Amino acid sequence: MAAQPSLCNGPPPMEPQEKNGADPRAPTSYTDLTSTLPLEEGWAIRLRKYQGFWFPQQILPGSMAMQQNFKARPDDVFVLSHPKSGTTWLKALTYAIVTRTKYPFDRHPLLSQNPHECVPLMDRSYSTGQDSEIEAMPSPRILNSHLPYSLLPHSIKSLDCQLIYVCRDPKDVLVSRWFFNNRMRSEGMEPIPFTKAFEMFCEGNSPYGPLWEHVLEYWEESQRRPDKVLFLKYEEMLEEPMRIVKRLAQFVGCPFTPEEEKEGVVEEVVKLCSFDKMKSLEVNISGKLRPEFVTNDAFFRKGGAGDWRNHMDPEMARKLDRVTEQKLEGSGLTLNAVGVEAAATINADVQAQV
Ligand code: PAP
Repeated sequence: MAAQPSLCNGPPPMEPQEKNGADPRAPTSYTDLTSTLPLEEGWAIRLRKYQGFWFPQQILPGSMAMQQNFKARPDDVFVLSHPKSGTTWLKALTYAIVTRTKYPFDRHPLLSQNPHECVPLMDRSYSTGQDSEIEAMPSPRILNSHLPYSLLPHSIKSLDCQLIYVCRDPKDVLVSRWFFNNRMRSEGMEPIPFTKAFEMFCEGNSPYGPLWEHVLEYWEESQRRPDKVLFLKYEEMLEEPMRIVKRLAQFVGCPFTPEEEKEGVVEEVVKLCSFDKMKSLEVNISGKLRPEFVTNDAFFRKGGAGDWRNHMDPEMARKLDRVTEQKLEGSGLTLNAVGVEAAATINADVQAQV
């Protein structure tokens, strides 16, 4: 009998992506529908509100097509997040874990490819008519989406696929989004003031927002099905990267063997995916995911927790914390856990570990 493909053997390599063409097509039947939805024009990209969440207008038709047409496979693993919460890092870690026996760490694909190339964002593939690439990926696949849980394609839920979700202190998500937004501006567009971004974010009018509803949907699902939905916090990844890497490996069915642990393979994964390592790679300095897009350094800005301190006055921080507390009340989840002092310690620890 032929051996079943296992994620522990590493997902087969993806076909190289076509980089020299502009986004070829958006699915037109959904584009008409999108243009009738509520519009938010305050960010560098236009947003449309669909089923309670604000989607980038360019991506939404693809997300709708994906919702209708995507066929999951039982051994698919999904990396899920509200943007700017640690997606790039989580993709790198998951990919490094499942490919650890396939590639030596000094010749690993993550040294020459951005994590977004190793683990594709399905939403974008569908929005550019390149969904056949996703279909063509051999099993087992690691795929990424920013869709909220309520909008995930039905087959992902009915097949009980493994879902890994990462969230982050909303204050740092906002700061990260603001910087990224200003990098994405088209020529001649003024950067948006932080205060404006703050107001829109608190109102929930931000890409894939409201953030709290996005996080809560996955949190609740992780409480219902803990063996199928792994819920992670960016700050705990910073604090205890080794523990999280071991947890991730176990969750996707490729636990580290005692020999691997003794040989320092967990440390190797943490090191390969560390912020400083990733940020220093040529592909992540000057590379681009698409010709018309920002250079990959935009995904590796500062890293760490607590940068909100440099952009928000205490009153703004308190206001955003209050919104978060109110939204999460009764859920058992907290997102404001990292105070300034703790953030400084965490960052120092991370530097020491890598
Ligand atoms: P995306 O949704 O556009 O993919 P995402 O990766 O979720 O973005 O978030 C980007 C943040 O993760 C950036 O945070 P900052 O703006 O506060 O600096 C980025 O620096 C951080 N980040 C990226 N890679 C890593 C990593 N390897 N370790 C820690 N943080 C990382």
